[in-house]
Amino acid sequence: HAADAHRTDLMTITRFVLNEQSKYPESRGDFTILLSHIVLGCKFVCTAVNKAGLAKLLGLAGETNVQGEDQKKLDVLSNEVFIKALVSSGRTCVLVSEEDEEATFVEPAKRGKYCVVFDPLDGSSNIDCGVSIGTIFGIYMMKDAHEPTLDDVLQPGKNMLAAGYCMYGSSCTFVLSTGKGVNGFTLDPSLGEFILTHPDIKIPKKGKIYSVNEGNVKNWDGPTSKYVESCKFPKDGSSPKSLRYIGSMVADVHRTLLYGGIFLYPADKKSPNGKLRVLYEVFPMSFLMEQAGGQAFTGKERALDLVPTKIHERAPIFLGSYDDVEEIKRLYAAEE
Ligand code: AHM
Ligand code: MG
Repeated sequence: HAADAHRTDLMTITRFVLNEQSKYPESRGDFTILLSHIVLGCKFVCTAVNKAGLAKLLGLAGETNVQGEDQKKLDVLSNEVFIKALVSSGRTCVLVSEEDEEATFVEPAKRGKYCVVFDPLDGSSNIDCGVSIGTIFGIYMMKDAHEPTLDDVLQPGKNMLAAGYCMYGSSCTFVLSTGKGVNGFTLDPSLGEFILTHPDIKIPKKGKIYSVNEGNVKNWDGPTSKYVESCKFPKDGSSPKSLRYIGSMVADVHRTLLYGGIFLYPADKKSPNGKLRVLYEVFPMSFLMEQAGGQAFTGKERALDLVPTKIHERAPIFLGSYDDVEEIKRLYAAEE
């Protein structure tokens, strides 16, 4: 009986990845070990987020991050946990975190072939009010054994080997792609294990929701304004789209992935490159969208084709259901 098998034959994330990687016996151990260290970091953050109110972990740590924003204590903690877990995995060489201005180059004795780019705790404005926040990551592999440099992470998103996020919401959900579709796992707190609950996620071809910070409308460009106008006043006689905006990229993207629709963080007059960071926000989410059958576009090109020149670079992003992103691509093409 299928339902029974589900309850007794637990597909943990480790088992799933080992199965998936069995075609590449030379790398399966290393990748699985790397991933299990990322998962450990996520479990730690999940526990810390849940205990935050109780343990008085909240509040300013008196430091600012590289973008000059106030940094919450939970961000600092999460970053330290991820950096230490990744270094100790023995499988990484270059690490880029939103919280650190400089990349971390792992000392030779602990070096491996993977580069990891990540935002340890995204959506910081939502921490204090208990709204969903998340961790986002992307993984590159060094092509050959050379001395690691920044060029190893300044690669287009399409070169990523894997990407994912963990959302700390009403449940803790880990969404992963190793380039063979997208799968979602939910933390069973009593087991301390992520169990496959959302196999082979596909985003609906067209959605009924748009997600954007509309407070920036006065600074938007023509195509973005036209697109959002068309969500409210569709010309084809269809119903208007609903607006949902949490302000936590992980939560907004997660909803988009499951329900369909479009998430936008466009360029505007004040922020010509938008707000979100290419390496550890735009690329991983674009990778997942494409793997789920959706699209991701920067206003100029396919997001995963972008070649970053700086590790904390930003880019505008429009991602989600195939048909909805197609529409915004059409508007930008008409502009030229
Ligand atoms: P953060 O790194 O300071 O948390 O900012 C990133 C967040 C994203 O999670 C979210 O999509 C976006 O900022 C929301 O920005 P805004 O408040 O401008 O709408
Ligand atoms: Mg962030």
